[in-house]
Amino acid sequence: MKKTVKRLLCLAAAGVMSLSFVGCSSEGENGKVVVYNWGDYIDPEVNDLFTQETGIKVVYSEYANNEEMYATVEPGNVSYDVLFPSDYMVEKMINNNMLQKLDFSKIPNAANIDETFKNLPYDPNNEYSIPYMWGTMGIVYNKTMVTDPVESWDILWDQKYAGQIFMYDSERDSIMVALKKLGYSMNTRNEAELEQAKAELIKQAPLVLAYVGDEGKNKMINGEAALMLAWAGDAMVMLQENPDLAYAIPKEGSNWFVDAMVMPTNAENVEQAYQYMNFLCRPDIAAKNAEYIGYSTPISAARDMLPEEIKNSEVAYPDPALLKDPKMEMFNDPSDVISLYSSIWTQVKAS
Ligand code: N2P
Repeated sequence: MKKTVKRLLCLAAAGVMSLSFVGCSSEGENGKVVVYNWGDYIDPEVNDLFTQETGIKVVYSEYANNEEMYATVEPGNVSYDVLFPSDYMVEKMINNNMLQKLDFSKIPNAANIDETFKNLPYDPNNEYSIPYMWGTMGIVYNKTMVTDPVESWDILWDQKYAGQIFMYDSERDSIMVALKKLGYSMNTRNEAELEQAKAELIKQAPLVLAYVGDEGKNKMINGEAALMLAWAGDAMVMLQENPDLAYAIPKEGSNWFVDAMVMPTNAENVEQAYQYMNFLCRPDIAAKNAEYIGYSTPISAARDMLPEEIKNSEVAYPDPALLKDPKMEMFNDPSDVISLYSSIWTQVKAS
């Protein structure tokens, strides 16, 4: 079995196992840290190493997207110590008083984070969050099935590829694609623009084979579809496994994101959470993690430790000028119109 397939199967098994640990009261000799992260977003050995080094047990569970995480955490009846929201979700949680300011004297390894990832609009003074991984959004395509150039989001609406397209089951990302296709900002609060984006997504729905989560990676590796909306980190995993696959960022522009570590206000294991965050910012650990999951580390000292083909990859580490291109946007929190975003997504999924 090839390395990546084994890796993905391990991730799935780790996800299942971690669920069974939730609610289990056993702790390590130095307590526990309760972590809620995206699926397929850590090397399971990193958690084991942390426990070996610190005597702190990691109680680990996973979510599929920001909205699912928020819906779980927001009622406040469950307590997590470390979460990994994306940029706009960090902003929303700060605005809703759900996060605590971090004591960086307890996270000395946070000094390793590159300047590019500091003072970003979602946490302008770096008070509440520490960048974990970052990346762009684009299209993974199978060169044996797609003969047209992949240079515009329009290809995800091409009838020729009906039934051969995977989209992510993710509200902001899908609406982003439709908005960029139309030439609008992915952070628009303009109802007419959002209505047009909804119409585009409803028009696209019959062409979409499935709105996928992490399982989409293996499906593309196996050649089950021609095109998939994909984060660059997932693209790295897919391209390593199937050389027929390639990644492109459409000319209309796209999203670039930072997923960050945060501590909720109701965290119960604060000291352990600081140790966990600090561990994940250690360059050797960040490198191990980035190599395993495929995503891009915001720590140069970690990137330097990666194999040549990863650290020099244009997919994982595009020219820094790309992130400054106004067509590449970071999401912000459209709280004032968020119900509109949610209702669009509900209607698209129901169509
Ligand atoms: C990996 C999740 C990546 C999160 N499954 C991208 N923001």
